[in-house]
Amino acid sequence: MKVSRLYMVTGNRHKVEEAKEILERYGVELVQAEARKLEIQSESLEEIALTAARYAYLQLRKPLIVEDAGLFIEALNGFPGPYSSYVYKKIGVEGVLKLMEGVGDRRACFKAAVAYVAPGVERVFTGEVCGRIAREARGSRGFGFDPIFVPEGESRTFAEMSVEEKNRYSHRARAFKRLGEWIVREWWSMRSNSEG
Ligand code: ITT
Repeated sequence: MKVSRLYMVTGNRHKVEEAKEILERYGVELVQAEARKLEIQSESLEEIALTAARYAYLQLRKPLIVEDAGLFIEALNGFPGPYSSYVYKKIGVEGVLKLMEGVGDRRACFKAAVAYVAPGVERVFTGEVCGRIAREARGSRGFGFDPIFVPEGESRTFAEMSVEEKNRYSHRARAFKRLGEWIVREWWSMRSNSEG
C-alpha cells in the first residue's frame, strides 16, 4: 500500500502516538508539526478544529490535521466539553472528581473532531466514546482525564490501558479510522482515474 505523509499540528505527543497507531493501518505516516495555534471559542469541536487547521495550513502549506477533543459530563450539562483543555490545566482530574462528589449519574462521553486541510480539500471527521466517570483516579498511562474515564463495557480507566487497548474504544481512534478509510478511498479513486 502506498504510504502518504500527513502532518498533525498539536502540542500533545500522546494524541500523536494514539493517532499514529491507527493511521499506519491505512498506510499513512503521521508526523507531529509545530505551528501557531488559533483557538476560537465555540460550542462546536468541529468548528474549533477546522478554524485551527485552516490557520495552520496558511503557515505550513502541506496536508495537515488539527484535532480538538473534550470530555462531556452528563450531570454537568456537557461541561467541560470544548473547555476541557482549560479546565484540565486549572483544576485537573482531582477538581473534576470534586465537582462530581455525591453525584450518582456518572455518565460521560469523550468526543473528538479531526479537521483535514489540503490543497482544495477540507474535511472533518468525528468520533465519540461514552462511559462513566470513576469514583477515584486510577492508572498512570495516557494523559488528561484518562485516569477518571471508564469506557462502556470495561472496568478499567483509559489510564490503565495500553495505547492499543485505548484505541479499541476511544473517540480519537474512531475519528482517525474514519479519516483513514476516507484517505484510502480517495487514493484508490485518484489511482483508478489516472489509470482509466
Ligand atoms: P492540542 O490542542 O495542542 O492538540 P490539547 O491537549 O490542548 O492539545 P485539546 O485542545 O483538544 O488538546 O484539549 C482537549 C483536552 O481534553 C485535553 O487537554 C484533555 O484534558 C482532554 N482530553 C481530550 N482527549 C482526551 C483523551 O483521549 N484522554 C484524556 N483526556 C482527553
